Amino acid sequence: MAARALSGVLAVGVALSLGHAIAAAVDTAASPFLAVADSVVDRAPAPVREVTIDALGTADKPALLIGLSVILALFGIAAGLLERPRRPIGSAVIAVLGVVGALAAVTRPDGGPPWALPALLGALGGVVALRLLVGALYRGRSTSGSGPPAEAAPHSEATPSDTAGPDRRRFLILAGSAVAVIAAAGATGVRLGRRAADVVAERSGLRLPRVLPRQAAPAVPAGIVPDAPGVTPFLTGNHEFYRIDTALRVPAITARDWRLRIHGMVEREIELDWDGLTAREAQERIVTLTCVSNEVGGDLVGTAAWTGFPIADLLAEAGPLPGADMLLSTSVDGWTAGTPLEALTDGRDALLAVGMNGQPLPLEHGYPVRQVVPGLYGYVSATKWVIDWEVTRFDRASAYWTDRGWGERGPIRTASRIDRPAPLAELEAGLVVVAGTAWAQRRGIVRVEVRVDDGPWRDARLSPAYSLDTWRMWSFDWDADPGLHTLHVRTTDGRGDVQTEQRRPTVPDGATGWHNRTFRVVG
Ligand SMILES: Nc1nc2c(c(=O)[nH]1)N[C@H]1C(S)=C(S)[C@@H](COP(=O)(O)O)O[C@H]1N2
Ligand SMILES: [Mo]
Repeated sequence: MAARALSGVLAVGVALSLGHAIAAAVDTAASPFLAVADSVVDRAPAPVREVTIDALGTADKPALLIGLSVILALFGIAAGLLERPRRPIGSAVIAVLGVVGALAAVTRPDGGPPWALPALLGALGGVVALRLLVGALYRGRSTSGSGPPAEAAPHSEATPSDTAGPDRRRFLILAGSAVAVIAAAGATGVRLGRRAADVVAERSGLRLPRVLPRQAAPAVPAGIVPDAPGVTPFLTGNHEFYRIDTALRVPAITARDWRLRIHGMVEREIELDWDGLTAREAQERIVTLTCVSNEVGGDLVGTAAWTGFPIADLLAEAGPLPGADMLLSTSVDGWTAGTPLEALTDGRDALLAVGMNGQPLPLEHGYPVRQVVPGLYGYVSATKWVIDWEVTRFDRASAYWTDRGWGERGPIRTASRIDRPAPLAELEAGLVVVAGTAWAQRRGIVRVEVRVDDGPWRDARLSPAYSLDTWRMWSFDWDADPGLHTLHVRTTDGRGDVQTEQRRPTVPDGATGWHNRTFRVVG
């Protein structure tokens, strides 16, 4: 009886610790245990939450975790007592727990289908453990033995003389193994979780290098955004900034451990650490970043004030050799980008950045160090968590996305976007302020035009330009008649090139075409 209960508790322990360790390799919050706890917190009716927080003070989360552990241990005991070699009810109990954990993880705010894996794989491990343990308890037992129910060995040919009860040795070995699995998996989970926690802690205490006044970003002029509610802000908040990368789990690297090796076709190899990098004179520059996967009208674009160090100066220290034309940069998780050396050395504000809008880089935006290169899509230039620079040649090296069919050089295409009113908004007839953004990094925006239905193109009002490398806001006063109307926008870049109407997909070098929105206007 006790051995069976213990089997169940061990099996649940195996399931939880495996789930936790697997989750830590993806996202700590996908741990079935933590996801269930978080869901309980979120779903508890407000009064219950307040009462428990009142009663338990700041201990409410540990209390919840302990309570959850007790409940799970009880489920484990039940699973152990119910399990029979030929009637796996206990296994079913563990499977159901796994499904509950998976559902809790998948429905977390930032969860998704992959978050079900830790709970499901953990439950699978738990079921295997339970089957083995209970199997050992019933091994060689005869119907005449005491304790185990008859269905355990109905087909046993054993006679009382050749049965010696449960296989104690096997059970003890299995139980010991289960404890070892729990310890190892639990330790892995804790270690991975702690590394992420280390980075979070370091970041919250990190001091960004000071930016001297002469290196500050030029001031943002008044009126940089149109005066209307709901317009896109000029600077994108760190939390609002789009995020694109291939990392399942945000790489966790501390500034303390960070190194950048500069090698390849250079006169001198260099290795930089955080102190070496930040001892240099820092700059702040405002740059609009864009993703090649941005669809016409999409939001994979954002503008931030980046604190960092000119990439050109760092490259000059290493001394690129004649013939080199590419910087192959690699992140700590092995992702690569190949950037034309020319774009890094032609005087534009290409930075090795450590700060974003006055904060250390957020973890998901490349903490502690990333690249920002105006005018090039992120996939060829904006390596986050960057740790390696190889100076090389385009005819010798290729990078992550170019290996997958995307263009080699990745210059950003001219684009414009209607941001307000919202899509399919119901509007009142009369004056409607339409507003949006346009960008053509390195070339700048000199004109934006709007067309209502099949009417003529009319000039929108341009807000002040900040620089060639930032988006430019515009607005358009529309005297709207009742009915269904479609508005198109197009822009002209600083070279005089009008944005093309031709629709092209994002692959291989960025979408093209005019953005439009349709509105219903009521009289
Ligand atoms: N290490 C790493 N850096 C990366 C990527 C990546 O997958 N891994 N994606 C790139 C792409 S495609 C873009 S568009 C930008 C996006 O930067 P953000 O997530 O800070 O907006 O990061 C670039 N840097
Ligand atoms: Mo991208």
